Amino acid sequence: MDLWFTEKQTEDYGITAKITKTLHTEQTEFQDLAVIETNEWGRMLVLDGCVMTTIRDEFVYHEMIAHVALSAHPNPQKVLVVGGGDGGVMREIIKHATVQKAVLAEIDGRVIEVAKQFLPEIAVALTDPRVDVQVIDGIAHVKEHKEEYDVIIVDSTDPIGPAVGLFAKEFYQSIYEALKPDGIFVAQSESPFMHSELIQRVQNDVSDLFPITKLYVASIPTYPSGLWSFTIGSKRYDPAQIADEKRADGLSTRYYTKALHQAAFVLPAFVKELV
Ligand code: AG3
Repeated sequence: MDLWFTEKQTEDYGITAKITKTLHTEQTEFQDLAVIETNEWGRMLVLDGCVMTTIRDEFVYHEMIAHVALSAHPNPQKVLVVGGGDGGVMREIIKHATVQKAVLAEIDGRVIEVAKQFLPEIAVALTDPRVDVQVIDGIAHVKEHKEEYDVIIVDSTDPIGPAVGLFAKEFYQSIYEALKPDGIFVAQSESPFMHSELIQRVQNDVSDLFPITKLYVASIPTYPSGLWSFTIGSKRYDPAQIADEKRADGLSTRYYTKALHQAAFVLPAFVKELV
């Protein structure tokens, strides 16, 4: 018997893959958590029915959410990831030799454990000595820290359920305050095809707080529409410029390159209208 997984991305549209094996399912304190295996995308991490990441295309998202902000900063030493329990963003962050400490604030400890067990190639950095894994509410964490971080990365799920607060202006305000005077913030901000109003709202909120706000895009086939956006807010440095060419050149990546860093900010006309 064939079993198929469908993420209903909207009321009328979805992405479907044949399940070759169900590796794990559970209801955590916060969400429905599953890891399934598919032929097309390899193992997939699914939260509340939404594809979070897959073995075959995870590099695009994780490289692009991490290396743009980190390469735009001349000396990122202390970094915070809010969410990101699978560890993919951390794996990219620690490729930067300047980073001395990277804190992971993940609210759902089960995501961390399940990723370590079933997605070890993504979770690999979670045991690195520079990485401080904390099972805590990221919103509370940013409120408690002032002028402490060089870079803050918000690797959230969609703005429904447990992640709603991670798209709120008050949260962006706390992030601004938790960053050093030259800090940079980046968050995944959904699809220009499917969530254009959200992108506009997030861009407006971030630009009310940060002197420099930009949007950039990457192609992520397993996310809704395949075109994904990231919102970046910066206190001093232009996020589209690479601050340390040598460090950026030295990154071992499969999607991110220095040229692509700059190119990612060149937006299609219909996306440019949103910013
Ligand atoms: N976080 C962003 C996932 C958003 C995907 N949305 C969806 N499939 N509806 C991914 C976490 C990876 N570290």
